[in-house]
Amino acid sequence: MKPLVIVTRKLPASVELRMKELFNVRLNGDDKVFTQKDLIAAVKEAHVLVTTVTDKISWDVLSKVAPDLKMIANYGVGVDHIDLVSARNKGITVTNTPGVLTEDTADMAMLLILGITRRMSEGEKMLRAGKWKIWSPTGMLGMRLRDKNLGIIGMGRIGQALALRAKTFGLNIHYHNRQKIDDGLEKNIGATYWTSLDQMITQMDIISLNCSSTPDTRHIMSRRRIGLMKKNAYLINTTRGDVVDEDALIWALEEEIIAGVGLDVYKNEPNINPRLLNFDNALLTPHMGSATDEARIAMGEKVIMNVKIFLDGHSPRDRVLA
Ligand code: 8YV
Repeated sequence: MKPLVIVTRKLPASVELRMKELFNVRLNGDDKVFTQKDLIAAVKEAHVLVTTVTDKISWDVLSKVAPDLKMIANYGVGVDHIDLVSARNKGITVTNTPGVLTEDTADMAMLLILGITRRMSEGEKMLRAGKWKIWSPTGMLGMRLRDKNLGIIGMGRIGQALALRAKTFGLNIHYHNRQKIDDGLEKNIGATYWTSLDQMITQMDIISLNCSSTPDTRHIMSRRRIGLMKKNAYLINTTRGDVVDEDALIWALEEEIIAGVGLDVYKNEPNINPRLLNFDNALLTPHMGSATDEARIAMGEKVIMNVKIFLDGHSPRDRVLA
């Protein structure tokens, strides 16, 4: 009997087809999201579980795994929804899909930067509501990007891809990272490194969060740090909701402490805090960073490669270490 691969969500058709050719796979045809009960049933039966960001693989689930479960192959880069330490203690290999959604997620961050600073969604809503009366010299004014300061928090693959895009729009690139990136790369991007995140924040016109969500980065944009932002500055988040103190962000919008936000990710997805919906200066998208046909197929191909290599008895390249 071939090892059983259980996939928790519906994946692109070509990915599912290839999975059927290669593995003894159980797909999720109607895409009904697995409950905790479904996840527990799955880890009791599967040899490999293919997860997404919508599956909370907590200790509650991992404590129920049967000895057969050997691998969690995540479809996506972020693995903050998986209790990695417990998985390691259970001898489960965890993989993700880095590299194939970098460009699309960086595009999304750039889109939010352009959209919020030029009030695109606000203008479109006004037009659709029939409220656009006439062109006005002082109407719908936004902020020019050229010569403004963009501060990137987390200069990994996506941060760097965003920096290259932003540079062509004339933004000055600044960044804060656990480590300074190598000099050649820094020069190529034309980026300035700040060891002090607090100091960087005070000088930026736009701040973009591009770090992964870990216990260290949780609420990295805390209430105190949001309070350090310039009054005319914007905050962009395309990584995970919990890197920002969302309640503090709402407070900052209410008190007009910052100019606006562009968000693709939230604290409690898909349940958006209704207070966020009140602001015209909040451009909000539903976790769409990697939502292109190309990225979602490439993510599936990475999952297939990781699972195949693992089932063939080798160590997959995209292993995530706890
Ligand atoms: C994915 C993401 O769509 O890869 C990630 O970390 O945030 C998204 O782009 C999602 O995680 C799929 O599981």
